[in-house]
Amino acid sequence: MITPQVQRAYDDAKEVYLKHGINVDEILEKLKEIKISMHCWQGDDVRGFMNKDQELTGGISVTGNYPGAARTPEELRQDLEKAYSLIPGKHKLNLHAIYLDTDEKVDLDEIEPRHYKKWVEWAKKKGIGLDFNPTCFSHPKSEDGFTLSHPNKEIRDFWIEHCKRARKVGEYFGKELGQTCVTDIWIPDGYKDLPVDRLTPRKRLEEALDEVFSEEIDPQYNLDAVESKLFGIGSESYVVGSHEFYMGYALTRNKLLCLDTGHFHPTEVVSNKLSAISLFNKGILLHVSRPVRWDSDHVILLDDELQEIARELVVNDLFKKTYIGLDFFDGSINRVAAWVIGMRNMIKAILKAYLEPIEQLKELELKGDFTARLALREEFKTYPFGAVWDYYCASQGVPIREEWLNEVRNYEQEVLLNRNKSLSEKR
Ligand code: RNT
Ligand code: ZN
Repeated sequence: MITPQVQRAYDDAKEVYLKHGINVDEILEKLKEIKISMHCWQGDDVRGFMNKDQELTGGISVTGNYPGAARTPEELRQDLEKAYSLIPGKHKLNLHAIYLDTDEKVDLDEIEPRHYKKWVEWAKKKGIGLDFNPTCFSHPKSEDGFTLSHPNKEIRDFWIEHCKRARKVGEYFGKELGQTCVTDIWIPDGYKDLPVDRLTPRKRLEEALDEVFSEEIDPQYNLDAVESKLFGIGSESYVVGSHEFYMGYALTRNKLLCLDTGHFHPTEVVSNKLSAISLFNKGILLHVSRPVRWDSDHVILLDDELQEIARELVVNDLFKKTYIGLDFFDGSINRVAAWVIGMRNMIKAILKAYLEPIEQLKELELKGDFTARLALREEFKTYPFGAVWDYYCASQGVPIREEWLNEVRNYEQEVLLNRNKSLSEKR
């Protein structure tokens, strides 16, 4: 609901921005169209529903044991619905293969679109788009740290088959939902200690990927992305799918390049890569995350780098070429809240970027007036962005400011805390 106070603050803010030629109403129309892919795996600490006893592997890790993690697809959907109801706009859901919803016992090399049918039905009902990921980790066949680049052909073939099938699931999502699905391949392959041969695993990966992508799929339905990484737990010295590897691969094979903000050196930033890559690449998939000292996947903040990424997208109008997904997993706080905080921050960052006097700043830069460029940017940090954000939330029918937290607290009491009782106890 738009209260008189929210409306008044918005009207005042509009005037302030208009002095710099910024049309706030128009910006909110644009903002509504921007979809963020919310990652399902924050809801259950990347466990999935394929094999209950399987531990999380692949050199990624979730810490914390906050109560209430979803244990079934139904519970996860319930949590997702709660989260979406507190986030302005219409968005997407990013599913991993291990989140299949079926009574059948299927292995990763057996997945088919029908195993995800319930997700599609739900997404249709909610008007949400779906993205997808093959799960090349948390499986006995990835236990020694290698998947698509495995030296053993049989194991390699298992993962190739899995990734091929994942693309078919992506195609199915795209067809059914009328929104292109982005299917992202990330593999953990690498060595703990210094390898002798860095080249051969990369050759194997190149060949395996070519095999995975050998079937043409209509890009209207499915787009493929490949995700690089610098290091993981247990692959500290060498990762087969490094940035240079995938940059070359994506460019030569016309694939999307996935840039995860936690997959680079600590002072290296993704924001500075977007413009350069956009010149040559088919497109970019973002995995927006927050590394704290390492690829720790903390919930994203409205921090300088997030704002810089949003600025790059806005100033260079990269939205047509960029797919935005979130990728963090924090098990130490309420998981629904984690989604809401991250999603709201991503949207806030984009809105804040739109509310900067871009044309004026570009002119100043061109003239060489770096004093004014700096001064204006800094002053705009305290412009009434909050009033516009509040109005946007209210106009989208979601709570303003921290009001959403009460709803999460109630949900925790009524739903999440009951989950600590075992499933059988409840039946
Ligand atoms: C791992 C990658 C990858 C995963 C998800 C779960 O470092 O970032 O994207 O987080 O596939
Ligand atoms: Zn990622």
